[in-house]
Amino acid sequence: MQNFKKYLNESADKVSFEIISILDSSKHYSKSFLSAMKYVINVGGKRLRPILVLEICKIFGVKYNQAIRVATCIELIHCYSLVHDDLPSMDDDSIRRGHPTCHVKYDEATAILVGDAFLTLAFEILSDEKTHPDAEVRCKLINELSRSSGLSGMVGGQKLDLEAESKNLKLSEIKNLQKLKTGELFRFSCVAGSILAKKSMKDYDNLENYAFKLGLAFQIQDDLLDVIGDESKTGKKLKKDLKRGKQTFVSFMGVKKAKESAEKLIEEALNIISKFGDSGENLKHITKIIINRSS
Ligand code: GRG
Repeated sequence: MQNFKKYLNESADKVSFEIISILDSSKHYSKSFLSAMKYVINVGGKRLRPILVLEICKIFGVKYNQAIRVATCIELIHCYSLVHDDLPSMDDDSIRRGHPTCHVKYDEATAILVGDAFLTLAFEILSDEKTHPDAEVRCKLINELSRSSGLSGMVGGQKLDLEAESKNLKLSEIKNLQKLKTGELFRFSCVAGSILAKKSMKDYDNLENYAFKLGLAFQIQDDLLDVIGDESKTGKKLKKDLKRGKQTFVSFMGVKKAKESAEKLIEEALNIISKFGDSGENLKHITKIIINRSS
């Protein structure tokens, strides 16, 4: 397991290196703005979503130079969402990944623009021929990432989340909100490899199903960490949902049932990827790490 953690850290470093290289080679007009963008990347993060892209691409034999570009795109979208989510008008957080949030380190206008620039850069990278020579593949990736990150995905879920603060939600409503807010980026991360490799709809459907189970288990673990986690490990303020009276999986079903529910989802996710046989071994390890994580 120690070796596998080292392997994951190396994969995360490759993603960071690729993002920083792309930022350095991009045309830019403000050195201080570029350093704010690099600050958000350099403070770290687990790079879970891009690692999923890389691992699934490996299963399908996608070329590394294509896979890493798509992996970069999903991390850029994730980083944009975190920078904007931390703003005073949203979650109003001062610590992220163990460091001052972007608007605290710089200022609010810079943080808004950093998020905007990450978001648009992701689509610039996807639409570039270097990502895939086939325009139809690039177009499909752009379409999927737009769906996952926008109105019918993460942004839609974030709005439901903001509206939920004063509401009593049913479990099905909490599930739907989280499926959009968190699950959709996992969905893109998991189906991207099948699109790059032009695999059948059967593979796509399996991966989509796997992603939603993984995403839900990830979110339940996130809710658990908010209640029973350790701030020195998570690198962010905890017990926020509790203080705001926000409904989460844990407030709805309690710690024990939430844990059982996450474990069941992970079992189901593992079942789906067992279809990939030995080539899915790494993905299995990552799946298990999702609910054993402390950060
Ligand atoms: C602002 C459009 C917009 C969306 C924000 C992502 C998000 C939506 C809000 C973040 C708040 C939050 C705690 C969501 C729960 C799940 C989540 C995205 C956790 C953070 O992801 P990790 O653990 O973070 O993968 P690292 O830092 O490791 O990348």
